[in-house]
Amino acid sequence: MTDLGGRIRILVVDDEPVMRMVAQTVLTQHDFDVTAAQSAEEALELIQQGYQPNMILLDVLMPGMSGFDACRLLRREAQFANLPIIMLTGLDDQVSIDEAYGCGATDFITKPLNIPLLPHRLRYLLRSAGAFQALVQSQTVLQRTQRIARLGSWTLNRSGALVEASQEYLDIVGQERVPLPAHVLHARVHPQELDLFLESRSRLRNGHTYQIDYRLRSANESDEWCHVHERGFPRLGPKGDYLGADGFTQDITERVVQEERIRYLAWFDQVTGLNNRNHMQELLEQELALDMGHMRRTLAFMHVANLRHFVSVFGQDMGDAVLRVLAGRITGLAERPETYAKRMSLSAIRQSKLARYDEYSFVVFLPTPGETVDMRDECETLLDSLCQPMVLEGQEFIPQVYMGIVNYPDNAHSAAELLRRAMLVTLQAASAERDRIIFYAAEHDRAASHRLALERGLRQALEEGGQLMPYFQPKISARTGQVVGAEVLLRWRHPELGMVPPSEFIPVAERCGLIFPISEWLIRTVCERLAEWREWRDHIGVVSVNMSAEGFFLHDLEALFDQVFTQTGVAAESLTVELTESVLMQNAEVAKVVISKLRQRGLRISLDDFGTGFSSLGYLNHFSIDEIKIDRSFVQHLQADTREAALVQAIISLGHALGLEVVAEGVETAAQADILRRMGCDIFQGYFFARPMPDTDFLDFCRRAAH
Ligand code: G
Ligand code: G
Ligand code: MN
Repeated sequence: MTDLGGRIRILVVDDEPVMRMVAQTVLTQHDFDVTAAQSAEEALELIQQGYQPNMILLDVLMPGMSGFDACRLLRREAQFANLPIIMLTGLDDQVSIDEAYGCGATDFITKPLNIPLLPHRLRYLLRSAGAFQALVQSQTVLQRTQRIARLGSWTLNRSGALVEASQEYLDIVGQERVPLPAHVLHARVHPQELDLFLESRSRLRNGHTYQIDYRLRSANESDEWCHVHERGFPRLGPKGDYLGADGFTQDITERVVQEERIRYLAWFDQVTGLNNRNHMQELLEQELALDMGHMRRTLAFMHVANLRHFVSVFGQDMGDAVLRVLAGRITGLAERPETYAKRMSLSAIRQSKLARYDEYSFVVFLPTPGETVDMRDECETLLDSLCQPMVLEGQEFIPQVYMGIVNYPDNAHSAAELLRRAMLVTLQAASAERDRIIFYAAEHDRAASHRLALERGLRQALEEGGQLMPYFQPKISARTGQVVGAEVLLRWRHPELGMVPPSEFIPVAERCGLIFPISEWLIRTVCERLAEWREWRDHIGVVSVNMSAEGFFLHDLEALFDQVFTQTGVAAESLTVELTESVLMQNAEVAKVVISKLRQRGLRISLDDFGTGFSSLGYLNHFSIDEIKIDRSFVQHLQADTREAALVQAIISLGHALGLEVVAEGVETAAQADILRRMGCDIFQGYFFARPMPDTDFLDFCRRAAH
């Protein structure tokens, strides 16, 4: 209304025609746009029809509705709440003036009118009404803004009482009105942050601003706290004297809660509520940075080796349930120190840190008590508790947990190194399936890096060729002494390490997925040799290749043989596949199917290392095979009339009863050969007859033996 487009519209309401005329004439001369009404009713009618005055001059005493009543009526409507309404009254008494203000009039002018002054008076009133309107508007905006930002403003007087405050501030502090004595506010501040608050307020008195976050009791007086951010600015006189202060207080509870939620998501495992890996790393780093090697600590890494399999059968939810039970067992022990570690103080256990480290692993980090050498007893207690069977939705699960332990600062100095080494030994324990607990030692790292070097070397050997070679160990007929075949044994000449024994590199190849490519290469190479040696076939016999589980189960073995036989023209009957019983037992049903497919093609199947497994004799007739190889360990101690002799005799008899050929491995002496021959063994293999040898040597060996 301050910025009026066009002329200012004034509505003059008076029952006296003279008054109307005078006002109209004078005001029109001063460029007002005047409309006159002779009664309150007529004025209201005009307004109702859409006439919008910028100001009303309203006579009080009129026949019909009085000016006061008309004013009251108009004020009831929001759109006229701030319309300047000037009462014209002849009554200059206090009662009328009070009534004029009481009914919402902006001001009043007494009659008789001072004609020359009237236009100026009205302009002045209009301007101040405009200014007032603008103020109201900006206050509304401010209030709205403060509400949206949950930001309240306030003013303190010199003595610290709160003398002005926006509605929003009052809402935040849960108060209804100012002034607020300082102690009322102090009572709402969180006790832990009261000192901070008081100190900040006293900064104002010294002329400094402040900026703090603290907690305030929630407005509903409950035990909840809201988080606020507050800034204060001193108000100083010309000489720097303290006059009071202004400030803003913002309710940031929502943000803090959200930040906490984000922090939780970022730092904690959703399934178990334990620290996650990132958080654990951070916590360890912090702790070690403070400690600088003064205090000894133990880090135990726990891997639930059989959980992956359980999850793949029963689903992720069941897996999560298992993890929660295990987490509960670990924290339960940590909370009951008497069952956990008698030697450790409660506070030491409270300092322990616990995390779910990855899908199937947990980590605990504990102080090692002063005189303790290692924490074996404590760790075993923990492990025993973890390995207890549990039943979830009717399914029993017996956790198979392996634990790797690393000591700080003896074994590692940084968080990353501690975790890495602990994981390394744990996984070594899990893959060896021997010890449940392994303490880190330097050879674990050496072993790991050696394995890594072997893995890299093997890949390279496969790619470049020339390093891997098939060696042939002849198999000799016990009856005729002729060569009846050979076992192919892989050899690897590493360019730097020299000859690497298969006992070392075969397990590595199995673990890193190279065993099948290697077997594939080997089968192809052996068949190429056999093709070259075609004319000596009768002197060479049947050659056997070893096959491990990774190669046997995970790949299309029949297809490989078909392809190689077609390409090389070698007959399937020239090849035997050696399997160990542990391969067969891994998945007996699948093994049966693969074996029968291979045998249909004419390949022979040999059961290697026979007698070393636990179930050997019992299941022999489940599989259709052609040959068994008595394990070297039986042959080694073979002398007449020993327990071994009885067992070997039993194996040979059983093999023959089932129509199998029986091979003795590791025959090193003539005496052994004699005993075995008497027992009816069909074929010998061993150093006494020949060591494994390169292909050309083997061909020579066969040719010489033939003459
Ligand atoms: O030769 P000797 O030290 O080689 O062999 C040690 C072990 O390595 C034996 O148990 C043997 O079965 C295994 N081995 C040798 N060559 C191969 C091969 O080509 N494939 C598989 N899977 N095992 C082999
Ligand atoms: O696949 P299998 O585990 O059967 O491999 C036979 C293993 O036995 C190979 O490591 C081979 O070098 C080894 N070997 C072969 N003949 C003899 C022997 O007469 N004495 C000993 N000690 N080892 C042998
Ligand atoms: Mn073998």
